[in-house]
Formats: sequence, structure tokens, C-alpha cells
Amino acid sequence: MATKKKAGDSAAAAAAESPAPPAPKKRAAPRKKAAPKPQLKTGYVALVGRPNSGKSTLLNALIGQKVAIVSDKPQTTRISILGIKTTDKGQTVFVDNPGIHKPLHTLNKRMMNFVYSALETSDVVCLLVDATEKFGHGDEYVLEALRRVKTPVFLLINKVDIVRKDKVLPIIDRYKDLFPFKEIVPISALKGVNLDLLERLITEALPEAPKLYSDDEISDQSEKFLFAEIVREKILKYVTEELPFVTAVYIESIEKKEQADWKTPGETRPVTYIRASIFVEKDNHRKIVIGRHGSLVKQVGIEARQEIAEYIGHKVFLDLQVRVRERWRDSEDVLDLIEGQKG
Ligand SMILES: Nc1nc2c(ncn2[C@@H]2O[C@H](COP(=O)(O)OP(=O)(O)OP(=O)(O)O)[C@@H](O)[C@H]2O)c(=O)[nH]1
Ligand SMILES: [Mg+2]
Repeated sequence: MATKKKAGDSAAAAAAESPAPPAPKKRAAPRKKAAPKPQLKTGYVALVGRPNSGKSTLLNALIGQKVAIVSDKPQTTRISILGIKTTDKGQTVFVDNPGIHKPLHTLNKRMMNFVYSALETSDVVCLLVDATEKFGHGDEYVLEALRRVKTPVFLLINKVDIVRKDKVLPIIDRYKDLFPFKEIVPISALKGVNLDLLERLITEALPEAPKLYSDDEISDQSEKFLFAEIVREKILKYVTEELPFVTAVYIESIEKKEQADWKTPGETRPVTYIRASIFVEKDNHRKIVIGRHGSLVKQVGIEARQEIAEYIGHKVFLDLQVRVRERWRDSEDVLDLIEGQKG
């Protein structure tokens, strides 16, 4: 972390040097007024929208590294995650949220509570819509949720990389009559289209305020939560139908050990042992996640282990157990356990 230099340090240092000869009495030259220091622009920016609209992809693109997991299955994000971007202009704290949907289980009610609290506490709200999807009831439901927002709302029309240009204008026309958006920006979170422009507009709309986090912080999630999410992302790649919704991951333990390095006798190297439980709701879910002769869970383990090892920079052992927790989506205890991993 950079140390803060106190104002006047250099003046004090100069004054401490040997005494100057008596100065001839001259009229002081008129002093130039110091230019006022530009104020930092800082605040929270909520990323909201329907499931699968690309909020987590956008968060990762804006931060420049993977902070949140991404999948082509809806309702991937279950807990809000911060992505903090510090520049010489200030600090933008992006809040990635679960997709807005009608909640049926306690899990989904909690997911929606994250969204509502982000809408209430953010300085700017970015509503992402998927340019490839037709406008429907789900979108009306989202706009309804935005009616109570008092801060500026940007409309981001995402995935413009895969729609014809003439499809974007009608989307803009429809939305601008439905809500008083402060800005409307067509983007591609995946290909980075218009993200510089978006960041400029967001910075302009943020209040003048000092930074909220230290310069080296990029997220608010613990390693434990990140590892659980990485495992879940790999599962989401391979499962379909109700499986994405009924799967949760809990990291039971993380243990770092020093082990003898057989390549260089007398030396040791770090190895991290991770034990994780994959919760599903029924025994037939468990069989699917384990796969034929354990093939699915094995593949998930290989991919998750590689990504975690790359992240921590040394060897990882990952032990995955698939367990049935009936109706865990309505169990406050299991939900507390999973949420509690975030730290
Ligand atoms: N072609 C294209 N695909 C995108 C773009 N942004 C996101 N996607 C894809 O859309 C899917 C959903 O992306 P996510 O970032 O997980 O969407 P989300 O809004 O966070 O979804 P939830 O967490 O479920 O609410 C993934 O398959 C992404 O690769 C984009 O700009 N262009
Ligand atoms: Mg997401």
C-alpha cells in the first residue's frame, strides 16, 4: 500500500537545512494561486437486471480480472459481490447482484434482498438488458423494482456483439418511454464494447467523496467463498434442468502445509488441502452430479483444482463430496452456512 505523504513535508525538510543569509528586504512577488485539487469521484454502482443478462461478465470486464463466476445458466449469482476499481479520478465500487426474478424459495428471497439493498444504497444503478431477448413480463417486473430508486439509472443494452445493429434502436425506443434513464449505452461486456465510455459516464455521475477502500482491494469476498464459487461454476458447466438451482457448495476446510520437495531434497514447498461439500436436494441429483463411475465430479474437481492452484500459486488437493440436504433452499441454517463463507 502506498504511504501517504503529509502536506508540508518538503517545506519542513527545506526549513531544517542550514540557516539562510539575511534576505535583502524586497517586496514579495505576487503569489500564483494554487489550482484547486480535483475532488475524487467515489461511490457504489449497482449492476442489476434479469438473470443471465451479463452482470457478472461486466463486473469482471470492468475490474480486469475474474471476481465473479459466470455461466450460461440463469441465477448463477446468489450473493452480491463487490468489484472495486481505483483510479487517479477516484474509486468506483461495482456491486454485482443476483438476477431479478420472482422468488419462490427462501434462497431466492434472500437473493432478492441483496438486490433491493443494493438499489437502496447505490449512487448509480446500471440496469443490464440482454439485446438478444424479447421484452417480456420479467422485464416489466425489473422496471417495477426500479421505480423506487432515487439515484440515476443507466440502461446498458448488453450483448450487442451478437445482434444486428438495426435491432438495438428499437430496444432503446421501447425503454426510453418506460423509464427516465439518465444514460442509455449499448455495450458488449464480453467483447469490451463501449466500456471506456460507460466508465467515464459513471465517474461523472458519482458524488465527490474520498475513497472507501484501500487502493489494493479489488473485492469483498473471502478465499473460502471464491473457492466455493469456482467449484460451483465448474458444476454449472456440466449440469442442466433443475440441477443448477439445487446445487450449492460449502468449503469444509482449507489447510496449507509445507511438504518435502522430492525434486530438491532438504527443501519444502507449500500445498493447500481443500475439502468441499456439494449440496443437492435429492438422491437422484446426487447421482447426476457424481456422474457415471464418478466421471462428472472428477472433471469438476480437475478444473476447479487447476483454477484454484493458479489463483494461489501453488499445488492444491481438492476433495469433493456430494451430499443430500433435503430442501436446503428453504433451510435458514444451510443458507446461513453458505452465505457465511463470504466472510
Ligand atoms: N455474446 C455475449 N455474451 C455475453 C455477454 N455478456 C455476457 N454474456 C454471456 O451471457 C451468459 C450469462 O452471463 P453472466 O455474466 O453469468 O450473467 P449474469 O447477469 O451475471 O447472470 P446471473 O448471475 O444468473 O443473474 C454467459 O454465458 C456469458 O458468457 C456479451 O456481451 N456478449
Ligand atoms: Mg451473475
